[in-house]
Amino acid sequence: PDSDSDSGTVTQDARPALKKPPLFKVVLLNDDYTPMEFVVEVLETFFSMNREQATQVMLTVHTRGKGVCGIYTRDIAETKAAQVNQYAREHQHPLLCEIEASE
Ligand code: TYC
Repeated sequence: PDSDSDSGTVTQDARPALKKPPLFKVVLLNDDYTPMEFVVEVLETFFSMNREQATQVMLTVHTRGKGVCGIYTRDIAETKAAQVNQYAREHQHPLLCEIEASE
């Protein structure tokens, strides 16, 4: 905590006040055309999941309409979502990845 914000005195604080950054969910949306195997590969490649975890998340998205791939700070979340969307487009799949505020 800052103990001297209006004193004009410079002091040292052993515990600098660090605020936690806002977090964002990276969400995968279901569609009727993207192959299940491609979605599993995306989750392994961009979210470091093993095959078991990736299959579980893919099936959650498939049955519930959407699912969380991971939670990150804004820049990381935006980059991951953009990478997934670019990769899906390169392979001509309609797979869509979005981010949403978390907490
Ligand atoms: N619904 C797709 C199918 O039946 C599979 C799928 C799962 C697509 C998850 C997108 O985010 C997704 N082939």
